[in-house]
Amino acid sequence: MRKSITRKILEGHLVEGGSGLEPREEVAIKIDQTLTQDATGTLAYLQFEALVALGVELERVKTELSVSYVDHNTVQAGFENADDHRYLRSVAAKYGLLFSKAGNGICHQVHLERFGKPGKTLLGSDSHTPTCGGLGMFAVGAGGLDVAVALAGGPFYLACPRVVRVELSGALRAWATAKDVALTVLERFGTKGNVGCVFEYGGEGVKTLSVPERATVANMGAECGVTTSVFPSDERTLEFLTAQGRAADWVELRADEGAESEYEAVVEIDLSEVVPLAACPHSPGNVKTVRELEAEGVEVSQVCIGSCTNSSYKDLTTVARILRGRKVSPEVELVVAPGSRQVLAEICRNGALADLVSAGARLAECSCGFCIGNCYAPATDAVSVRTSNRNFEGRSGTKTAKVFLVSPETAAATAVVGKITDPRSLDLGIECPQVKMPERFYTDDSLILQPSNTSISNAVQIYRGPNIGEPPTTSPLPETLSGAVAIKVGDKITTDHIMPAGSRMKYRSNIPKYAEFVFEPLDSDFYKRALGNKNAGKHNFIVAGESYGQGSSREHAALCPAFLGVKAVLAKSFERIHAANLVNFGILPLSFRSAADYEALHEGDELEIPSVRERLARNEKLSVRDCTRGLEFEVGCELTERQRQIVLAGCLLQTFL
Ligand code: MIC
Ligand code: SF4
Repeated sequence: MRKSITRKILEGHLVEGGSGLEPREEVAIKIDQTLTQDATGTLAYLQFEALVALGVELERVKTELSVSYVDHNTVQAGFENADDHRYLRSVAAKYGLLFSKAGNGICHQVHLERFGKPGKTLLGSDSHTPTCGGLGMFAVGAGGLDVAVALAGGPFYLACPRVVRVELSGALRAWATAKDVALTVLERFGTKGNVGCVFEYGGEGVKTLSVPERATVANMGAECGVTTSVFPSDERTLEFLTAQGRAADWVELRADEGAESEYEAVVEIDLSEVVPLAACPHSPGNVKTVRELEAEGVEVSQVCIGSCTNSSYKDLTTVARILRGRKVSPEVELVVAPGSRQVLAEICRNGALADLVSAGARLAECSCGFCIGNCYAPATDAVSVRTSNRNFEGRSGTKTAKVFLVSPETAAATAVVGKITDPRSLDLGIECPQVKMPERFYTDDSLILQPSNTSISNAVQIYRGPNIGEPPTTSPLPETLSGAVAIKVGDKITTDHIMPAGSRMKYRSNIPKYAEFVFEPLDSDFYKRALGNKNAGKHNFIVAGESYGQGSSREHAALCPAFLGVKAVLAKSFERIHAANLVNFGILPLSFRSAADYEALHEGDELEIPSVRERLARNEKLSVRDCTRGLEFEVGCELTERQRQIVLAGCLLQTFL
């Protein structure tokens, strides 16, 4: 049988499920590596500790390699972040994980540089984990609880993906970049309707892209909602790993010739036709050409370059070359955040940093920083042009800001001119910079701490500052659900809407406190209303449109609503990671059979799902009664047997009892 890359990796890791790897059937795969970051990591490790407390035999994590990164909450405005970092460090030391300290870089960039291996599986508690697909890994984002289970040696369950082959031909022209390829993909596929899909890249054009460029493309597959994106591992991969001093980690990985029957569809992208693009407010799928925006004369007050999408050596050196001998427009604040300490060290050595500083850039830490809105929030109504991957309303930290997502090249041109500018229009006097990658990157892993050796790990004390809460307990599914529609929302509700990050993120380790901000960006009264219902003994229901739960993997977007008594979400459709998180915390994801049923429901309506426990246990149809309006309708509940058991138990952890 001729096989796709996806099949090759999945077959080699299959633990449960049909060996036919039929799309949509549930399969379980062995996880070789995990990564967590601090904003999702504390909860992941609290749940890992809960597994240990439940008697799961665990002295060390069972994966080949697990890394705990600190990159999101590095601001330390108050004790909370630092306390979380100490907790994470002590857990890593005790249980055998590597610990990447604050300042070492963004998890996806560092993992690509130092740890990713072609052909391996990686599970990360961050939705951009697929970045390592650029190296030929099967790299998937998930909630922290799924990562905790993988750390304990459990498999990861997923719907076997449908594979779409993205055939790349030609080569990028001057000023067109990997980011523009990622935006082309978003333009073609959109941000919804791609759940359960893998984008597998192939074709002659692949070899024209370096690993960091492939990583940029794989990174933004997350915005399409795919399970992951994967590139072949070829001579360019070997070149990258060799430059990282890791040639021994290379294996070749390609789809077999003639594996066409493996693909649900083949989509071609001619790289030579790709032009500079921008995602306009407030969705990564809202793509226009930079030329069009240039013609509109969009004035810009902030440009931010960095994030896990575009903070590589090549990205920042290119920006520096464009800015060399120039000044940032007086109207613009330019922020540059290198993706890792390796990138920072390299741009110190090659002079790029001096060019950035001379041009007037503000240098930010090697961390997520501006991307997650906990610093560098733009001014009211300001236009901010960024190289990151998400521009959801309010995510920048400023509700009224308008964020455009572009390539580093477009960002640099824009910073100089002060208006959104196609870099091809810039009278540079030089050709488009051709940045050669170092033959050998500067490597210094001294901010990556090794765990204690096994003989002393028992003595390691876990540090728990006052910011570290207990993972809350959830209750089993009751016989009947009855309560009120606590909120009705529209399409494409992101986890940033449900559980805002930014300045609220420091409460990630404290569920009762963080729960106060559920749906804050949409309705600041939600918390009081939901808590009121809960205290009155009612369940809460959420009613939503298409693609509910886009974006982040944060399981808080399920756990905090669960804490407030939410027991079911009724939506037109769900995004993959969020749907899995809902199930993991005992919330039923129910889908509307008809748009009319969605229309009929209103906030405050009293709902009932009679005999829900019994029906779910027997896998029988569920119907919802709207007692306020005297309606009754059937809803879809596409859960596997395993997932039904989790919802019945109230939480995945309970199924380990
Ligand atoms: C994001 O980009 O939204 C985040 C912050 O990295 C999240 C993780 C989180 O919420 O902590 C993600 O992408 O999963
Ligand atoms: Fe960090 Fe932004 Fe990447 Fe999320 S998208 S991991 S916040 S850099």
